[in-house]
Order: sequence, then structure tokens, then C-alpha cells
Amino acid sequence: MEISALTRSVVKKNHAVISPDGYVNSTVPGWANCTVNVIINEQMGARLCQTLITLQKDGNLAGSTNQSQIFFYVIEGKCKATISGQSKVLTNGQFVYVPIQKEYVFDEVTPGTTMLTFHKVYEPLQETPVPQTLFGDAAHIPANEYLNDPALRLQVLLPDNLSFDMAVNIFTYDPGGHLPFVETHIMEHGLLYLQGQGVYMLDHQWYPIKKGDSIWMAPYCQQWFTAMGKEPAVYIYYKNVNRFPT
Ligand code: UGY
Ligand code: MN
Repeated sequence: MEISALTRSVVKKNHAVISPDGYVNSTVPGWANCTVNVIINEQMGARLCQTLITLQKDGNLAGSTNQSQIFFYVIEGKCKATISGQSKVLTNGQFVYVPIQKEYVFDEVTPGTTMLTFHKVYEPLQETPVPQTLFGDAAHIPANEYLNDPALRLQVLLPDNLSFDMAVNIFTYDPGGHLPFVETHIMEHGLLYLQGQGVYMLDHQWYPIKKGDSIWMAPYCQQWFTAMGKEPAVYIYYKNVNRFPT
């Protein structure tokens, strides 16, 4: 029998590992016929929000982005996204970036569809246009070798220009691949494992990680990862970028 008093999840001052065994669902106004797990939020000291949504029959997400832009990513399944009148059907690996002050509706869902969201309060930059709605497909985004290591590949899902103050990337590590050094940086991360497993070092503590787990790394949380097992380890992650370090 499993021991119910154990979990791999930890929540610390500057990082968290959230494994699905600890999920307790939230009710989010406007998001109907779905389960919502708020994985990362300012309540834990973060400056982003990350949620996981499982849509049931007649699942429907409706709302307005207001001050926080939202990146919606379909992990598995199918739904229709309508952003201020512009519609598109999204399936596995497809996404839509919804800028501030837009109305969105997700409906016509296949029951069981799972989605990931990253939310960030937008920081406007003088004389720089606010980004537009952007639909995309991870399958069509090049996977570039990372820092001259053929075992590591990075896909950059959002345009890399000053209009955007958040980045969302997919990082793929072949088994045995690892970050080339321990990163120490001001940017914050929210992250979801899409495939495989490995070991993450967060502030000199070591965590086994696998598909379905999420991680929050506060600014300056020191970080390193190595992939293990027989298949590549893949994670999708958020990073705040392109703004003056106030
Ligand atoms: O973009 C990054 O900072 C990335 N290399 N960090 C990470 O994967 N933990
Ligand atoms: Mn990093």
C-alpha cells in the first residue's frame, strides 16, 4: 500500500517542486466544466502564475486578460480558441499567446484535453508596441542546439523582441544531457515536464523529476539539470525577459 503521508512536492522560499499527487482543484470564475490546478502564483512569492487545466465535456474557458497576458498551450487534446473574434482549433503542442486587454474563449473541447497556462502582468516599454495575439505550433519551431552541445535542444516559442517581456521555450535533453553549468540569474522560471525524467538541482538541493511535475524557480535560485532514462527529457518553461532590472 502506498503511504499517503509522502510526496515529492516541496515548497521553499525560492523554489518549489509540485508533483501531481498533491493537487487540490481551484474554482476559477469563467472557467467551467474543467479542473484547474494553480501550480505557481504570487501567493508563494512568484511574479508569474502557472496553471494546469483539464477540460471535461462542455469545458469552456472564457475571460479577459486585462493587465496580465496569458500563454495557453495544449498539452494533449483539442479545443477551439477564439481571441477577440479570431478563431483557431488547437491540438497537441499548439498554443496561443493572448496579449493584455483581449477577450478569450476556449470551447468545442475534446473531453480530457489538458492545457498549461503562464500568466504575467505586462510591463509596457515606451515607444515599443504591445504584442499582438499569436497562434503557434511547437512542431513547426526549430530545435536549435544549445551552447554547442548536440545533446541539448532549445525551441523558442515566442518572438525574441522587446515587445515581449516573457519568453516560453521548450528544452529537450537527450539521456545523459545536462545544463553546461549551474545557472545563477535574475530571471524567474515556471516549468512543466512534458516527457522523461532526470534530476534537478535547485539551490544545492537535488530533486528527482519526471513527466507531469512542475517547478518554480525564483530569481537567483541556482539551477542545474541532468536527464536520465531511455528517452529524452523535455520541459516547457517561462522566463521573464527584456525589461530593465528595477
Ligand atoms: O533559459 C534558461 O535560463 C534555462 N537555460 N534555464 C533552465 O533550463 N533552468
Ligand atoms: Mn535558467
